[in-house]
Order: sequence, then structure tokens, then C-alpha cells
Amino acid sequence: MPSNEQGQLHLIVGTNVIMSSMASENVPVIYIPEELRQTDRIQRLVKRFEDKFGDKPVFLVRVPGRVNIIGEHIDYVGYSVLPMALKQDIVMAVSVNSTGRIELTNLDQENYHDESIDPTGLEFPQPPQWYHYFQCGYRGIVDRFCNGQPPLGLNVAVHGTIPAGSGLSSSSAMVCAAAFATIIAFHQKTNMLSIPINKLEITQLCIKSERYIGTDSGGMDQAIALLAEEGSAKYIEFIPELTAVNVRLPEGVDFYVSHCGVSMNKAATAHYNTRVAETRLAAAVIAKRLNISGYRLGDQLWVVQQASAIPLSQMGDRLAEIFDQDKHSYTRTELVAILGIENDEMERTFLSRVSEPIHEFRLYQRARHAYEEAFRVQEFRRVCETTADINRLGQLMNDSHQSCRDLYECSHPKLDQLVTSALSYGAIGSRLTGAGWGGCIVSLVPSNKSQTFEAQMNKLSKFNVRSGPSGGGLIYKLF
Ligand code: ADP
Ligand code: NG1
Repeated sequence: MPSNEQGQLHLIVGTNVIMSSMASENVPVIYIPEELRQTDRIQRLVKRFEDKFGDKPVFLVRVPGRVNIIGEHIDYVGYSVLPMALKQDIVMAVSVNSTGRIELTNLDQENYHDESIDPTGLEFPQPPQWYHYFQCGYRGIVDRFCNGQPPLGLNVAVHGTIPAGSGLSSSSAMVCAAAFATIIAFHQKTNMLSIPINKLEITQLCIKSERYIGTDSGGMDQAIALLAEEGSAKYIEFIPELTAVNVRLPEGVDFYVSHCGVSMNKAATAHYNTRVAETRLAAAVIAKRLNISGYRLGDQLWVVQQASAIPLSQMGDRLAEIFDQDKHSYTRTELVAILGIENDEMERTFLSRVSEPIHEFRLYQRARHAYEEAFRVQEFRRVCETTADINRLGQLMNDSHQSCRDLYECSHPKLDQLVTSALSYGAIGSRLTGAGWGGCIVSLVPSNKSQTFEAQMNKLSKFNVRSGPSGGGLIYKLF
């Protein structure tokens, strides 16, 4: 198999498998299977590309959305999560152009207008537009691989089936697909055959580059989108390094993803970054109160738990004494005094990415959710790998939802209602999935109840799908 001394990948066109080498670590590139090429969706996408650009696309990239089974809002505090990739995805038909501009068109013309972008001065104003997510992936690749090269012009036609703003990670699918599109087109243009296309590296790059959009996200979405393997959920760890281990889900159950009817664009609101800031401040207070040496301002909750040597399972209970037990929330003035820092340090380290003032800091509640949720993820994985007791798994999911609702306050009345309905229609466990404040729930349903469950939930939810674990992002060569 062709690879250079560093184990990096070479692009070889003309054989059946175009790219291969250290297969599990590299981005797969294969000739498009005929049955996929013939689907109505791909035909429409290719036609759109041809009508718009007067040329044929050379590559097709596909990146899936994901459903997080358990482990909400803990990737950015350093703890592991347990998602699986969905069938729903973003596909892009791609070729390089000679205009030096990024030309984007979308099959969904109603929501996403065509865009022509000058790649020399990419900007990311608020609120984000759809093409800004493309720019994130593009910029990540160009900054990393194309040092000093003239700007790379691309023609791209996009189509997505992941409901947007719904906690299923359509944004990261866009960013990762854009990164793939850019790297592939760069190959095509330069004819260089030695750009490293290592999955882990691209994943890390996408995690960082999605932050251009303004959200301080943790990395779960890009990791599952690119590292997923068909048939398995993944236990994704971020510390000490990014790893994704297969978790086999129990037999005899189905996972359903159902939309509550309310959508939420993360990057256009302050909710998400407010939570990130609160968890960092919670870590600072814990470090102060426990006198943790080596703590650096801005460290994650994971860091202080590790340094405190308090087991994760006990951390939630210990918090009551660390945060003055009856204290519902803190003001900014109180926090500055507790931490012994200046106001501008507070601003710089914790609040600079939060677009609205925070009046009440509910640090105890946020930290309690994070530590207990992190423990639930470990439990969930352990049960999957040992007893496969589905009632216990359901209980963990239900506890997770309650915690998101009451402690993390990232639910929505429509999500709560849908969870209640799901449980009444036969789900053993049900919870919001993704960032929350709207979007989808995920429910664990015994297979013998699936038919009734599906029929009942169809009446309540416009997007209600049974979801088996799908594979991660890949690249198809079209011709
Ligand atoms: P999610 O939970 O789906 O990741 P976000 O609010 O973070 O939600 O991101 C959703 C945004 O991603 C949309 O507002 C849009 O800008 C972009 N997006 C999602 N799907 C598509 C698509 N099919 N085509 C173009 N842009 C899309
Ligand atoms: P959504 O909004 O569901 O794509 C977001 C974050 C994740 C994670 C979850 C909450 C992005 C790209 N993703 O996911 O990293 O923190 O919220 O668990 O912001």
C-alpha cells in the first residue's frame, strides 16, 4: 500500500480503492458505488452542479449527523461522551475551479441561497449564515496545508438531510464536509500526492476550525462525524488525547430520534457559550476552595476533579460543601471577590466569548450536572459491555434528561413534553440530545414496542426516525 515514511497517505487514482493505507486511520476514498450514483438525490445534486457551473463534479463527500445517546454538555469540560452517527447527512459535489473563488450552491434554495466567496479575506460575522460553516472547514484546511499557496477556488453543490438547529450536528457535518471538499480539491489542483489525510488530524482540525463560527464547542460532533464506524456507537475520550472506541449497543432495543418542533441556532444565541463560561468559573471556584495547586485560570472541570483526587462518583455530592450549600447563584461581583481576580481578568479569561451579560451564575448546578453526567456515561458504557440491562440504561437516560432540565437548564417545555410522551408510548429511557433549548430527543425502545411507539410519535413529531449506528465521513470519486 502506498504511503510515505511518516505513514501519510497518497492519492492514487485509477484503481478500485483510490486511497488506502493504515485504513482505520485514514479518510476513506472510494469510487462511488453505482447504486448510490443512481439515487434520485445524487442525480439531482450532480445536475444542480452541472446547471450552475457548466461542468462535472469530480468528487462527492458525505458526512453524517449524529445523535448523542448520553453525555450532554460535558465534552467541553473534558469528559467522555457516547454518540452514534446517523444515516442523515450532508453531501457535497465538488471540483476545483480556476476563478480562485468559492462558489456554493445548495439544493435547498429556499433556505440556503447561492454564495460566491473571496477566500482571501474570510470573515465570520454574527449571526452566522450557512456558508460561514463551509468557510470554517475551508479555512481549517487552507491554514494547515496550503501555506503560501494562491487561494484555492472551488465549485460546490450541497445537500443535507439533517434537520438544522436540532441537536443532530448539522453544523459539524457542514464543517467536516467542507474540510474534506477542500483537501480533495487541493489534491486535484496541485497534483500533490502526499497531503496527509489522517482522520484524527482532520478531526482535530475541524474541532478547532468550527470555533470560528463563535461557539466554544467541545469536539464530540466532529469526532463522531469522522470517526464513526457502521454498527457501533462510540465512546469518545478527549483527554489525554482524542480516542473513539466502539461500544456495542444491546440487542432487542431500538433508538428513536424525534424532533420537538422548536429549532435553535446555537451560534446565534448566547446560551451555549454562557454554559461553557459557567463551567470554567465553577472549576475556578472549586480549585480555590479546595486549594488545588497547579490549577490555571480557565482550566476545565475535569482538571480540578483529577487534581482533587475525589472520585468522579463522589464529586456531585461533594459540591454542596464546596459551593455554599444554600447559594442558588452568584453575581459577577461576588465571583471576582471569591476568585481574587480583577474585573478585566474575569472578562478576558471567562467571558470574552459570551455575547450577552450573565446576571446570575449558577455554578453549583452546572458543575453538578457535568460531574454526574460524566459518571452516567461511564455507567452506560459499563452496562453495555457487561449486563446489557436495558432498564438500567433507560434509567441513566431519564436521569440525564432531568439533570439537563433542572440543573443545566438546557431543555425546552416542548422537549420535556415529548420525553413524557415517549415514555408513555413504551420508551424505557428518553432524553434531549445535543445542545438542547429545542431540537430532538433520543428514546430507548424495546423492539417489540417499536411499531406502536413509532406510530404514536409520528403523530407528535414531524421528524421521527429509528436510528442504527451509521458510518463516518468519506469521500467518493465520481469519475
Ligand atoms: P445543529 O444542532 O444542527 O448543529 P446549529 O445551529 O449549530 O445546529 O447549526 C445549524 C446551521 O448549520 C444552520 O443554521 C445552517 O447555517 C447550517 N446548515 C445545516 N444544514 C445545512 C444544509 N443542509 N445546507 C446548508 N447549511 C446547513
Ligand atoms: P449540537 O448543537 O447538538 O450540534 C453541541 C456541541 C457539542 C456538545 C453538545 C452538547 C457544537 C458544534 N457542538 O452540539 O460539542 O457540547 O452541544 O452536548 O457546538
